[in-house]
Amino acid sequence: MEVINGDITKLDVDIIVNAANNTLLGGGGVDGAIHRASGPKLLEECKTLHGCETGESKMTNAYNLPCNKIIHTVGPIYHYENDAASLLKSCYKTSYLLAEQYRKENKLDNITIAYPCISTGVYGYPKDEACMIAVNTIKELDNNHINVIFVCFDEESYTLYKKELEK
Ligand code: AR6
Repeated sequence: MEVINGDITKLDVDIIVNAANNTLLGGGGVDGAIHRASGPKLLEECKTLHGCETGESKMTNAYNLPCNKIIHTVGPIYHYENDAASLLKSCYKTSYLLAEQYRKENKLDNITIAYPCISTGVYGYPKDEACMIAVNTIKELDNNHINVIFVCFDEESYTLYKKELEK
């Protein structure tokens, strides 16, 4: 596991994760950035998926992005969900398991997946709690074949992840 500060759309990795909404039809924040950079074919493919439940994940092609695949996951709206922590944990888990399935199907020894700080923007999840859930969930799942990069977009998140990963 490592943490970097930067724009997830620029990463040349196997898979990037998108913090999407239930429609999977685009939005603001990282979702908007991914759709803009990937191009209109992404929206066309997303329309065929018929949305996604909160905590679940679905994979698409990446089109004009440098990565190979995008996993769209839907984080909880912090003040709306009763069990936001379980749902956020489920986002990391379901996307990781989809990535592992992709790795096996393509007979790859190792892959790299990059995660944004899911739910910590528009969806209002406290950054410190979300960071702990992200790191602990990946630790529990760790299988030595998947490299995980946490991509932060602000200094506060970056510092939180640095500290959590040093533990
Ligand atoms: N690269 C990496 N991280 C980014 C980027 C980027 N290019 N742009 C923003 N972030 P948010 P949410 C960070 O709001 O809270 C959308 O409208 C951002 O600083 O994108 O899960 C969807 O359609 C923050 O740390 O996602 C949904 O409706 C993190 O990404 C809703 O927002 C997540 O912020 C989802 O809200």
